[in-house]
Amino acid sequence: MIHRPSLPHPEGSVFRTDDSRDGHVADSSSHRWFREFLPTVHRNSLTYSSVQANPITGERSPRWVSDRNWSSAMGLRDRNWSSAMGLRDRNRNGREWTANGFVPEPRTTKLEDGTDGSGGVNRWMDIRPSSRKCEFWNRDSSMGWFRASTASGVVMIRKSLISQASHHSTRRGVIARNFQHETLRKKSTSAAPVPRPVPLSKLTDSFLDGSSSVYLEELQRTWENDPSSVDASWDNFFRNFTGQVSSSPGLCGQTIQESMQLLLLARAYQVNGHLKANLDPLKMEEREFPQDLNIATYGFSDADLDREFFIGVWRMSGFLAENQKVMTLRSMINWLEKAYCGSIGYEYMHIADRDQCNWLREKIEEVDPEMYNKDRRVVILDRLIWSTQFENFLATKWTAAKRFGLEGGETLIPGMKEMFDRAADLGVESITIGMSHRGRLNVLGNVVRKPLSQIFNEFSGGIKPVDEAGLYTGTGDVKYHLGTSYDRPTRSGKKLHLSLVANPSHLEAVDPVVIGKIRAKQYYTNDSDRTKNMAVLIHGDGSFAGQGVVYETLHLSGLPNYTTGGTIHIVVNNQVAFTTDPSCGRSSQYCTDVAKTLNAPIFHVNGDDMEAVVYVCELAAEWRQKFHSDVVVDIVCYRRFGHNEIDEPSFTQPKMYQIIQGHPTSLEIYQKKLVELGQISADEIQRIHGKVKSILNEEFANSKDYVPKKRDWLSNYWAGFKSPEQISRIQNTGVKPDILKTVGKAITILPEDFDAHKAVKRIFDLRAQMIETGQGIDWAVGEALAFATLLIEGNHVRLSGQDVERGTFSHRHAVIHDQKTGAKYCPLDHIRINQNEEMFTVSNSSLSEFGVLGFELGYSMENPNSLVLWEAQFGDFSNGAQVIFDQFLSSGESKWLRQTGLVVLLPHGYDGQGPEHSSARVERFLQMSGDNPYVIPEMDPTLCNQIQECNWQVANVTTPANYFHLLRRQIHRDFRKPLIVIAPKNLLRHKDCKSNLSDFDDVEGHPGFDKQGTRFKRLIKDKNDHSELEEGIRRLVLCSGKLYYELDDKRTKDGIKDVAICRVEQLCPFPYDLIKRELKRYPKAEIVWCQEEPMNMGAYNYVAPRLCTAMKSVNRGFMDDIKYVGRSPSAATATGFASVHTKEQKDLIKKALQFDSIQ
Ligand SMILES: Cc1ncc(C[n+]2csc(CCOP(=O)(O)OP(=O)(O)O)c2C)c(N)n1
Ligand SMILES: [Mg+2]
Repeated sequence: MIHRPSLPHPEGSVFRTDDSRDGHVADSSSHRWFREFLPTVHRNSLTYSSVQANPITGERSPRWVSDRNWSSAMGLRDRNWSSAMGLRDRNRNGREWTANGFVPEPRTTKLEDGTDGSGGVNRWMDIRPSSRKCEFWNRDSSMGWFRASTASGVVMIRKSLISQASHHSTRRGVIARNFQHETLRKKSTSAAPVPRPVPLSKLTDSFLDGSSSVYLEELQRTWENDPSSVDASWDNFFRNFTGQVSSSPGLCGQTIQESMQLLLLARAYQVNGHLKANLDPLKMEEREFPQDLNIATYGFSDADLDREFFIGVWRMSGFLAENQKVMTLRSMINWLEKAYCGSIGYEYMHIADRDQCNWLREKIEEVDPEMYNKDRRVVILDRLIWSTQFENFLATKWTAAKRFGLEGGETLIPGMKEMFDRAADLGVESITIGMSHRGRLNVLGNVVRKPLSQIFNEFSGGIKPVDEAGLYTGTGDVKYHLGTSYDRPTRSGKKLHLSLVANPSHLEAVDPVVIGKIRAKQYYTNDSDRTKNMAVLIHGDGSFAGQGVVYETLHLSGLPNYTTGGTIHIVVNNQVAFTTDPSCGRSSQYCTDVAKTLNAPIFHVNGDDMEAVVYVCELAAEWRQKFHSDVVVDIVCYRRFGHNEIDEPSFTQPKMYQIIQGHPTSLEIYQKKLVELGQISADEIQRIHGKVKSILNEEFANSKDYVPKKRDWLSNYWAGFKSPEQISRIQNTGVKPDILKTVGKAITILPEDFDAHKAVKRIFDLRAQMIETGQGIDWAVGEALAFATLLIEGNHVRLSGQDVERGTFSHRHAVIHDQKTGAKYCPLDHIRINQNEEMFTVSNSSLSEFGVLGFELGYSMENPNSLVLWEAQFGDFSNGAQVIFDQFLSSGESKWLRQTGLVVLLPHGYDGQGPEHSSARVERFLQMSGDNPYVIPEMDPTLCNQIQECNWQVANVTTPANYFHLLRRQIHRDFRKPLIVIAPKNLLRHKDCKSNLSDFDDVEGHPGFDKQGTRFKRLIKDKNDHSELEEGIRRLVLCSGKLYYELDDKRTKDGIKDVAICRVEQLCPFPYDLIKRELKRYPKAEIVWCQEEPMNMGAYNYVAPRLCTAMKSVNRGFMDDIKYVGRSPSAATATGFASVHTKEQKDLIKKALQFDSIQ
């Protein structure tokens, strides 16, 4: 790579500002823009706008204006410079900028002459594009003073400054303070006569006050002694000022306005250069080049092209660097065009951070992206040949198979490889990739290095591996959804672990999953600066712009408990989505515009320019490792064939496909370029082709005998975990009483000096009492005990979701806030000595379901020794994450052989809060359960693997202790299975929903202890201690959730003794064994399923066939013998009328307990 040469910089020629921000955003940035650019030597030396005559003496003098007056001086109504200069909106600049120049505003400020200056246009400088310069600079003979001797000029300047300053004494005071402050700071570092720095935001109308003129005098004296001791631009200024001819002929006569206009031009390239960049390989896109990239907009013409200018800006990098050499306008434009309008279009001016922008400017403006040496080029070519040949090979061998080929976007593969190599050089050790269909096989084969023989074998129909002990095969997935992982050696000899996450067809759904996985990897590898583990997401142009989860994922990137130190996004932008043109698929200019919500740079690159693709891919890796934030590479390419290989694209994109037909491949283009440059011979290219072809053929031959190996789903952390077919011992979950007491204290005692809210204090006092007495433990404490005991056993616990720290229902208070200082305290962070800060993580999330649930799912998949929970605000909202439930959580293990023990907490319950705050829609989770309703699985305690075989568990528990055991069970088993908890709302504070500490411990004889020990109870039998045979019970009511308490309350109130109520705590997998036990206990009882949900919802449709199967097995009847008590079928989940709710609830409870048999 070649760095453009730069000149050494003479220090201290400009005013400084402390503003470290950069960018270009609307109003605030316009001001910032002004501050950033105007500290040029020209602005500081003389900032003027008009010539005015002294009404008494007739003497003409310039009118000085400061930044505050520039806008009015330039005839702008407001100070929105960016719009005025056409930077933001090219259409908006016409208002004030007319053919005659800027139209002056009616003035209200008094001029020195006491008039309001409304003398007309002739009193203002003429900066019409045609003249470009201040008229008086070149033409007006009355400007003789300006070229006059130093002394008189300076006196004049001083006079003018002083008289200005006197109008604004108050403001000058502010300036003086700033001067002093800055001067003190500078003194120690510079002996040279430097301008006194002024925070320009503080400048008033009189910024060139008396002290400035002293400064000018000093500077001039220094210059007179040694012209080279001052900055070149000051040198130029004084030469002009004293009438000397500039050493640089071109510089002679560079006006303030020209300086400004050049700055605007440079800025326009930085902001809008990408609009002129050559991005589309097909050259189909009709783009109007922005006017603000036209020199005429700034008053220049071809006649100026060979004039020389200087435009260095303090604290800028790249083209505008302060030490930049003097250049002709032509070379400036060439430079800017090359940097911004070549094969790469850069968007970064939305980034607020100046250092980041400067870093990018250096990379963009000072580095030539095309300068790779010969060796690099041969490697790049080799990789491009692999990428191209891979697709060709599949196309010739399987002509009609769907593979969603990469043709047209083949440069992705070398780009990715170079990106990964660069990332590895910069410290990345592991990359997790998420991507959809397009080019996936190519990425799998060429980047992740899945064995080609395996890919080819899968193409030939694949062989479903034979089921054998320990080799669970699941139901599988199509080849372009499968994932894999591989340790890949890098260019510099390092090892890079690569994995591609399996994903569903649902575009972009895998994004948050990948990010969550990376975050977990970072936790487990102590990657605290997040530089070793990185995510790369590959998107389609249609889906990146269209799918909301993209935005949800992007928005996790900066959140403390979700950030992964930056994701690299690559868009394979083939300018079509299936059959839809971009113009119909998005409203934004680019498909990547969504990323502008972050401070992410976006690099658009012409996919036909191999080296430009490599350059931006490397740049993205560098950005990520340097700034630890997201970055986007948009590879603008095309899709050579249809959406898939059996599609006819000309039905819908005839013109595009005519062009594509005659368009050379990116490989052809690159080969030609390298041959022309003499970097490689045609023979050598043929040799590489031959090598690749023969390997592909070899692998194809091997694929016929390919035998799928034992699945690699058990990564290191999962060693020893059981597959769904291996029997895993059921473990007890009770905890020793002394441990319960110890952790109980840790979670209930607050630090002495912590000033908690008094209501929270009361809650914690009560909690302490619960632990102390061992009685009345409520839901929140039960949950905290589960977390604490898992932590003490060395497990990681992470709970995230909206408002989970306090808890939606103000019940959890996992994080409390000091009422005076605002400090936070999380009791569960203090369970172990020196507990890792993140070991227990509870975090309020962004207001997203899809994104956050996906993230937690990914997180949970990394390491089994963690309890990862996501809580919905109300269960009703979980359907915003439906894709994650459907495509990943319920079916991921079966499709992709990956386990997760993710816990989903879904607050649910009919309490009159209306149709959107009542139902978690348990029916949906149950409907997706994979257990057979007509077959009772092996239920012998020693042989049982019912849960392992099922896809997930759905529970609706009714006691804090059972919740505690349910959570602990997730970890205390040799397999992982997702758990959906239909969580309570009013039970959180229900007087009867309490447990005793003895329900949590493992002491034999305690209530929680049954035949096997203390465990989660899948079914809670009637509380009345019934014997094994109760013939006097006329009805057995089976229910789940909080309804139990309402039924029991009514039964107690009405003194009903012949109705038994059992709670089905685990709905799925169905507890056949325990149901059968209860059916046998009450041989004469009418069997009722009671629920508060409408008949078409709730658990009824899931329970009924399974209950029937259980009944049949013990001769207790058939389907018709199951009586339903609950709400009638309904479209809405619940009524919106509280009174209707109350009546409905009352009626169903009454009916469940009625004396007469139920019809
Ligand atoms: C969420 C979702 N909606 C719709 C589809 C159906 N679909 C498959 S590919 C595709 C077009 C994708 O276009 P783009 O993102 O540009 O990727 P490309 O195929 O062009 O690479 C569509 C609509 C899908 N897979 N997922
Ligand atoms: Mg597309």
